[in-house]
Amino acid sequence: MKRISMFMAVLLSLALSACGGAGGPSTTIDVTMTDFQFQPSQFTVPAGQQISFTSSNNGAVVHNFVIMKLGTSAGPMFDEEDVPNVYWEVELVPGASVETSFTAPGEPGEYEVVCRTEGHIASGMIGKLTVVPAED
Ligand SMILES: [Cu+2]
Repeated sequence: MKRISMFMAVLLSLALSACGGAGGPSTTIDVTMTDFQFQPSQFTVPAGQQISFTSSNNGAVVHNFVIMKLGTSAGPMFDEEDVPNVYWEVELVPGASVETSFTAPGEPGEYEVVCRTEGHIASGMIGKLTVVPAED
């Protein structure tokens, strides 16, 4: 029984990542933070649109979802000089959940997503926000 539910969980996560990945743009981001990953870690949103952001921190330490400005990167470690390059961010203490929103950048392109807690980029907390032209 245990083995079967494990198998179902794997299938489900595969199905979820298939939906969240290379599909069309979405005005919703739902991301789970763990020690030390964003799940999922790739997001595609339409430029300039209001994005509903839902997240929970299932880890044991503080995590952040930080969108860097276009053309900037926090590099292997987020430090003081990266602060002016932050486009938008939210911080979650362990066990916390948040429902908020932000306006997607107006310029299409690939934006780096990181967790700014010390050492977390190196541990794998990095993702990508792809902004595509809005169609209306
Ligand atoms: Cu983190």
